[in-house]
Amino acid sequence: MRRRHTTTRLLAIAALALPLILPATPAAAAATAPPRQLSDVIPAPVETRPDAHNAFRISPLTVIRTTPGSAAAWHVGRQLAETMRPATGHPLPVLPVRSTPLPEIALLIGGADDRIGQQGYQLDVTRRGVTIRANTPAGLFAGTQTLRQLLPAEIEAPHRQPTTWTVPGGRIVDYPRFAYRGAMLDLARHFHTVDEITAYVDLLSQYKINYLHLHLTDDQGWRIQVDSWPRLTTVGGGPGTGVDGTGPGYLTKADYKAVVAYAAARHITIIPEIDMPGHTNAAQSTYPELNCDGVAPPPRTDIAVGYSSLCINDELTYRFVEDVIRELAAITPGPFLHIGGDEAHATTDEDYRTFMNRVLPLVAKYGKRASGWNEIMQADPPTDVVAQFWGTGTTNADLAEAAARGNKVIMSPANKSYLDMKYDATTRLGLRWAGLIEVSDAYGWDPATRVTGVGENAILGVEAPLWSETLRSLDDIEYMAFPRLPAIAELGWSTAVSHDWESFRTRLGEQAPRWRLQQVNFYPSPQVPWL
Ligand code: TNX
Repeated sequence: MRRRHTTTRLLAIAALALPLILPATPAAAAATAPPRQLSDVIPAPVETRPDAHNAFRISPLTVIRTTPGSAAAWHVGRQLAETMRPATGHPLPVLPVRSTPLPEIALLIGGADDRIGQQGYQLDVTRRGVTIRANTPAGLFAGTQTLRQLLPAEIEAPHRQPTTWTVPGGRIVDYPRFAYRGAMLDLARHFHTVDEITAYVDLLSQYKINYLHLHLTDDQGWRIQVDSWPRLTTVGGGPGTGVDGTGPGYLTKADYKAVVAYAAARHITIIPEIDMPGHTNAAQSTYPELNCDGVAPPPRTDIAVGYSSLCINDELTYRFVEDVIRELAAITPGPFLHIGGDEAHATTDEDYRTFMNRVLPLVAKYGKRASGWNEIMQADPPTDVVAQFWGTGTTNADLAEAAARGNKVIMSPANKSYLDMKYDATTRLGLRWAGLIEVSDAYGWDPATRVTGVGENAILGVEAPLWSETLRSLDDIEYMAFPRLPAIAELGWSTAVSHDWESFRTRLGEQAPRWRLQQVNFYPSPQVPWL
């Protein structure tokens, strides 16, 4: 739920919604935008078969029916009801029963097209109702996000006049190209609160993103509670930390668990990152014993990189790292733990390998699968370790060798998928070291042909990182993520053959009325025909 409706904003929404509230007829709603079609969805569905004679009208009698005995399906149904009730004004009861005589939106486990797998769904619309079938609750949830986009944008408006809306008839069979579709948020350079993170989760889940990577520690701040090293947060994440000293704060373990649970309810898995052996000044300025010379360096609030390193040949370093990994693994239900490993310019190559060969087994010891930035492949890690590519080029020998050995790769090329790069030279926020990234640049690449020797089979998926050197508020986050995040989401979900800029920019333009009603502060790129 978005939690930042101010009075002015509510008035603004009311003004937008007013023409719909007054004569609240389907005709009035239809007058504001062309009727939705099955293919008007981001990410583009794999297969759509429209049937113009079989549209479904949502009415005051419509019920949401879920597979009997599946609490998870019922939960997805309840979330759908909560999304649709405010705007439709209909009761939409959620009934875990075998059948009803009423017009229904049915959410059913099983019975779908074989191709949908563990994350896909099949959506059928007839005059009698909408049926979403999936093999898992995650698949059902993905189907409900598609249904949400098939309804008029006004579904996102908080007005309460009962309204009858039409869902276009036909069938969608849909499933992802890649199992992993991620976003990353940097809490270290400027801290972001639980409310801001969960608001971002809401937006991500609409575009079938299923992982949120949290960059929890860096030179400028430490943002996660660790009981065995308590000053990491109170000092390392305390007042005066963050870029320019303007980003203090940290997640308690209770906060972190709340974020994990909120995301899980939206079928998003949290991946925590502790960046090491570089990017560690916040820890080392807090605890002098983490430095080889035993002297704490001053805290840093600038945006330089590559100057810090843990003390590689000191046993205390590994006690520290093990304590952090143990405590973090214990509150992380997801499979991955990200150990950073980028830009360790103050660590020698030999020390880097020594460090990774000590730390990777610790991640496994606490039941997690390690991931790291692509430099981690220099340590020839076991093949279950995942590399996150963040380069700007199209060759990387270490990565290609790792892919040949069997390591999986997450693609986050900085000049394509970095949401913190400026859109153009006039963008107020963001950096530009990897270039300017307009919407067509973010969309215009193929994960499976980006890096030589790292093909489709080596790729776990894609991720859109958002670094926070210049970003403080949720408005800032949204401005950089929208509309590029949906572009990366489509690269991760939709088939390579469906990749089409003209189609994408048209569908993107149709999202704008939704974002306005959701108060998403998006960048109105001149490349997109905004509705
Ligand atoms: C490089 S990308 C970094 C981060 C910065 C980012 C800013 C990567 C693995 N390291 O430390 O925040 O650039 O765009």
